[in-house]
Parts: sequence; C-alpha cells; structure tokens
Amino acid sequence: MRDGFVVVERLLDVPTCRDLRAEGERMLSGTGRNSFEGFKTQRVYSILAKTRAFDQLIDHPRLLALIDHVFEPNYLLSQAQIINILPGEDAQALHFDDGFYKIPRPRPALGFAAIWALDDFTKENGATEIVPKSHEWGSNITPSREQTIPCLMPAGSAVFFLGTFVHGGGANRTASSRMAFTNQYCAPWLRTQENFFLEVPRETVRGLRPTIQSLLGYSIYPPFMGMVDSMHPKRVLSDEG
Ligand SMILES: O=C(O)CCC(=O)C(=O)O
Repeated sequence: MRDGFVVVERLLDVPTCRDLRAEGERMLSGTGRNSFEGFKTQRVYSILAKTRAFDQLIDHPRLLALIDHVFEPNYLLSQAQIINILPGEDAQALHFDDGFYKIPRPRPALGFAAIWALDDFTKENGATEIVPKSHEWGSNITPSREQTIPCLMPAGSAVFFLGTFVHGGGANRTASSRMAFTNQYCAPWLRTQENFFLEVPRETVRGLRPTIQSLLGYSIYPPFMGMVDSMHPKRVLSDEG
C-alpha cells in the first residue's frame, strides 16, 4: 500500500513454472493488433475456456490474501491472459490498469493485478517497467521512462500491484521471448473486462473450484448485485442444463 506494488520471488517451483510455460507456448499464435497489445507480442486471451493449467494462479492463496486487504469480499476476476514479448518488441506505453473506470484520481484502486514471470525478467528481455508510488498520483498522469525501474525477478516470481499503479511492458532487446501470465481483479460491484458468462461454458464452470466460480461472477455483492431470478447465481450451477 506504500509503494503500490510488491514482488514475491519464486512462488512457483521450477517444474510448475516449466509446465506453465510449455502450456503457454502450446497456445501462442498471432501477434498484437496495435502498439499497446504489441506488434511483436503474442497474447492468449480467454485462458479459462482453453486450459485448466493456470487455475492455480487465478486463486493462488498468496495473491488472494493480498486482494482480501484491498477489496470487499466477492471481488471478481476481471481478465487473465498470457503475454509473450518477442525479440525486437518496443516498450509498451506506460499506463495504469483500472483507467477505464472513469473515476478521477487520486482514488482508491478499483483493480488489482498480478504479473507472473514464466521466464526470468531481465532489463534486456522486457521486464515490466514500473513506477514506484505512482498509485498515489493525481489526475495529471504524464509518466516518463526516466521514472521507471525494471521489475527484475527470476522465473516463478510475481509482481502484484494496485490498479492505479503505473507500469508497462519493457522492450525486448534479446534473441529470446519473455513469457508472463497476468491476471487482474476488480471490486465486486464493477463490470469485468472479460465476459466470463459468455466465455466459459457453464459445464466448465461446474468443474471449477468454488473460489474460482465466485471470482467468475457466480457470487453476489450483497444484498443482491449479480442475482439470477432473485436468487444466488450459484444456483444455476446445480440446475440441469
Ligand atoms: O507484459 C508486461 O510486462 C505488462 C503488460 C501490460 O501491462 C499490459 O498489457 O497491460
């Protein structure tokens, strides 16, 4: 809460990290459609509809324990994706992740993000560039590259930060790609970036852990935001069809 971010090193052991990287590699395809997605960056969206491998990062206890301090109960997953920065990619525009909620700054965070390093994050290969304490900035956000530091961390580590925190993907000046998995969360009364109700089939949701079901919106913000036919939305998971 003081700096806007925290790095936790080696949360994933080496075999887990290797398996996740391989699963990410299997799903990679085209590159970005604009400079923000990155013309030399591959992204895999709709992860929860495609693989179960990353579920362990969606409800990772160390991550949720932090978010429990930021949001009211029943906060939501907002989006999850793989980001693979290829050799030759330029640095991404600096930004903060909850800027699409058009509520003026300074304000409390409405989003919360994790970026998991599936490769070592180095100064050369595109380590996320971060601006410590930028979560406190007001409405005039004009960050410069000089204010950033590279978020250096070994594979298996994660950086967790508030939605108001300024950051961006770094330039990749190496011959290898830099893979990360990122998941974002939002306060329980906000609209999520991904529409998980349309993205993840109900049959798939039935097989997920209850915590993940709740994060996907099978939960309410009391007294009744998220209801289905005046009842708790989780009931649809036990209904037929
Ligand atoms: O890949 C990274 O290091 C950060 C990417 C990012 O912040 C974004 O795409 O919104």
